[in-house]
Amino acid sequence: MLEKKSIAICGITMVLGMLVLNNTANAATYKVGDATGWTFNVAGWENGKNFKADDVLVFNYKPEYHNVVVVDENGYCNCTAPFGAKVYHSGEDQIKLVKGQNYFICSFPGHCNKGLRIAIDAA
Ligand SMILES: [Cu+2]
Repeated sequence: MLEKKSIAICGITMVLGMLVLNNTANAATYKVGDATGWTFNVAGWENGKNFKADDVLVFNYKPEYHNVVVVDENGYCNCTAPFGAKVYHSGEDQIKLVKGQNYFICSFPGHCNKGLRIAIDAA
């Protein structure tokens, strides 16, 4: 009797585990800017792509020249990084998209205004 119950619980865990795996398998990974990477005039690269929550963006760049800052809409539009904004600077950052709007800029002076920003709406 006890043994049967354990098997049933194990079965449920397996199904849940498979659902989680399946979800991960559906997440896509994107290299921002493709071969050019995270650099000037990357803005627009995101257009026409169907991003989903949990998709991963890979930002490749030289950390001496750029960084990646997670900002809000205002930060994106005005090229400003709000105080306390999350800054990535490894040169090979992997950032998972959240559902809804995701905004990223480079906060080096003038870079965002030279098209180093993207805005993504993840389903
Ligand atoms: Cu930059």
